[in-house]
Amino acid sequence: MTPEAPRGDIRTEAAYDRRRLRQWLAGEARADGVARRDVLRLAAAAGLTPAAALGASPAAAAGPGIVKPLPDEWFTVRGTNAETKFEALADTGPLTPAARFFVRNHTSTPRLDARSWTLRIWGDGLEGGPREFTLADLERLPSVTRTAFVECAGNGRSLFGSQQGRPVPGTAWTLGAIGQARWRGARLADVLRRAGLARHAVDVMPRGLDDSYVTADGTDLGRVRRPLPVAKALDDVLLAYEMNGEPLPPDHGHPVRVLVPSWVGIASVKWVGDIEVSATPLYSPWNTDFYRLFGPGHPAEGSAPLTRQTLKSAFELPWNARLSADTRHRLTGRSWSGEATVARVDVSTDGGTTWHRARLHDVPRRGSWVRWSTPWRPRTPGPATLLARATDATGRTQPPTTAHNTQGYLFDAVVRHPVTVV
Ligand SMILES: Nc1nc2c(c(=O)[nH]1)N[C@H]1C(S)=C(S)[C@@H](COP(=O)(O)O)O[C@H]1N2
Ligand SMILES: [Mo]
Repeated sequence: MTPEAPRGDIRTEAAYDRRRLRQWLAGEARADGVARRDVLRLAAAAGLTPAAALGASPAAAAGPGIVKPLPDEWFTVRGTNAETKFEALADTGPLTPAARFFVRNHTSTPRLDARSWTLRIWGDGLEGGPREFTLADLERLPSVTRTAFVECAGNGRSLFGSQQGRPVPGTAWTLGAIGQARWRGARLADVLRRAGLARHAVDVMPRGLDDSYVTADGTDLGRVRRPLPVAKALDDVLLAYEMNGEPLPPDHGHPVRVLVPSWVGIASVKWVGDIEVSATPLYSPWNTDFYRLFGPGHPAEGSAPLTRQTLKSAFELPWNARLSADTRHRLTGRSWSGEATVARVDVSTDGGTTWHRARLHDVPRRGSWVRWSTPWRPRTPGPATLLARATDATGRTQPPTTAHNTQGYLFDAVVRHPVTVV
């Protein structure tokens, strides 16, 4: 092992990212499809923040290229994406049925044939040449079953505008860009080892088979892809072929997607077609321009690439729900985090003046959500504001505001949920 080998950096990508940037500056890292100036900007102590236009989806006007039905009672369509309405989860258990699971597509859902699909593992981080795996090959490997949420890093983005007065570009999610499923698949580690992973490999970059992503200003960024440090790839990443006991549906990556528990949704590349295993560090637009925190209070070159999702809570109620006075209601919701387990949830029904502890209905696990409930008997008709505030096992509590970032990632502030008592 050379001292540069990153195998120890499982917990955070920040330290590894600094090394990756140093290597790029020394001509030892590749950034195909990423403008030189973009990596330079990352490396510079001072520089420009990325063009806001990159956050927008050009196909937004074209309507969603999503295969499954998107009934109004379950989904809000946002450009090429569909957000789950949180109230549509009220009668679901810990697992989100695929039919109600949010969809985030950079372009549109491709129709792939599982029988002819292959996964190509290639690159100079392998001992031998490229290797191909069929779905049957993956199914013959030991399988792992794991319950985990997939959540978009931009979940809650619209609240930067509606609650903090500073709107940001990008898909205007409320809190429904999350779903939780039971995923089954092969370990990426097993596949990499069988493909001849070399000791000097540093980055692993899965790439989707969906169409190339073209930004609003016409730049073709190529297919969705984002590098993972080898240490993470060997840790808990799955090549999932089942969702809630069924083959993956088309919109969620059929036949195989990457599943990176607890991390930003973009890491969980759908419709994976190839994985580059590289002896040199890699960049893609999805770990340079996107999925870092930019703006005042963040380094000029942006934060390290985002990894774990943050702490959030949501009520299973529509915005401006009408609740009758002098009736005992059971308020329900969910809290979750990719960083630590949820330890407690406090609810306020009077705009944040008084709080009481909600009852938790799941055993808290990192990378899973916890359902909770609390009774409420409102007395006075009129507007009211509900708040839910989670605290994790490290003692971290959702803050009153989230530090601004220009692309609206990782909103973790306590959400003020308006309702009307009638
Ligand atoms: N190939 C591919 N993978 C992808 C995406 C995509 O557009 N193409 N979107 C990513 C993003 S941003 C998120 S949040 C998750 C969403 O997963 P879902 O659509 O199954 O809910 O998929 C990720 N994987
Ligand atoms: Mo996302």
